[in-house]
Amino acid sequence: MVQQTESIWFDGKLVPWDEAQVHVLTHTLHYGMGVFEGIRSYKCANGGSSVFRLKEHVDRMLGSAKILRMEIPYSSEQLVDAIIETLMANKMDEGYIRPLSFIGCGAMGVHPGDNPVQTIIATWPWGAYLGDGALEKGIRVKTSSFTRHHVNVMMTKAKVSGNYVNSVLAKMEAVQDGYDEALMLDAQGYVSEASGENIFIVRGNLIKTTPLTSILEGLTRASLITLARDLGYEVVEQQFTRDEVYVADEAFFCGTAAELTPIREVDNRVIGEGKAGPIAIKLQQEFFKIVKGENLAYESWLHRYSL
Ligand code: PPE
Repeated sequence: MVQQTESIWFDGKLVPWDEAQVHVLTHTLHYGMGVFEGIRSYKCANGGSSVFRLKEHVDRMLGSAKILRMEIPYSSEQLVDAIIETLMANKMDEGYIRPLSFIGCGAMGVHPGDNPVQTIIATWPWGAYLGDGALEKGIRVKTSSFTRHHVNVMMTKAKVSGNYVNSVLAKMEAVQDGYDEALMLDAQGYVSEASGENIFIVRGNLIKTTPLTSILEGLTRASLITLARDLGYEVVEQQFTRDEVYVADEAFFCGTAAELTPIREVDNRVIGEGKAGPIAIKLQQEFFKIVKGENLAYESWLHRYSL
């Protein structure tokens, strides 16, 4: 169960958690046309808190809406302010932030007509997304029987609610089969991403991640590419196959919720030594220092606030 907080920001106002409700004929409930974000805030070692890459997340959400031709009636600055207002109202010095814009009631039928575009911002505490011990020990992964979206079937650069039916199917299958997460292949058969994460592999000193073609442009992925290069590693964005993952020295997933989660097994093949690899550990440590405000070189990625 999600851990309740006090208030949810709903179309410009904070309302009590239980009162943040919609009608059953809300268009998005039927047709999946909604855009959302997942953002994390962290308590900083030196006091206060910071939201990681807040403006970039808000801008990605506005980009998702543009792709869907949904008109969100708020500017980037207004959404940033509303997110901070919600965190403050909920007295959250760290946690997960979920803005969502959706098409409300009015016309039914596939065409959304001029139904209003509504926006909510919820926040709640969220621990290790892929389970206890996942960040330290790594997880077991299975290649999904479900193909990731084709770029002209769904809009893969947009974080669209409806896109996640594919993720939910893959995730349920993986969990039912006793794995922690699903690895998804694109329509050509190359590795794409997981149900809610991007993927990296390491072979020797080379770090590889999939090109942006059919995946969500993950902000954690982008941050880790920059961080790894700053640490002196060579990083390439290049297609690879599932069997290249099998013979990788290391593999890991990344995302806002999953942070940097090492992969210790794929399709019953042990990856590397079957535990978090040295490069994954190094990047994870440095990543946590950055998000917790301990590495001032990356201060521009943080939006600081204090309760
Ligand atoms: N791919 C997908 C499909 C995805 O959903 C996410 C985030 C990413 C990549 C990584 O993106 P970024 O967070 O910008 O690094 N998934 C969000 C949803 C999780 C959920 O269960 O809901 C997240 O991590 O917040």
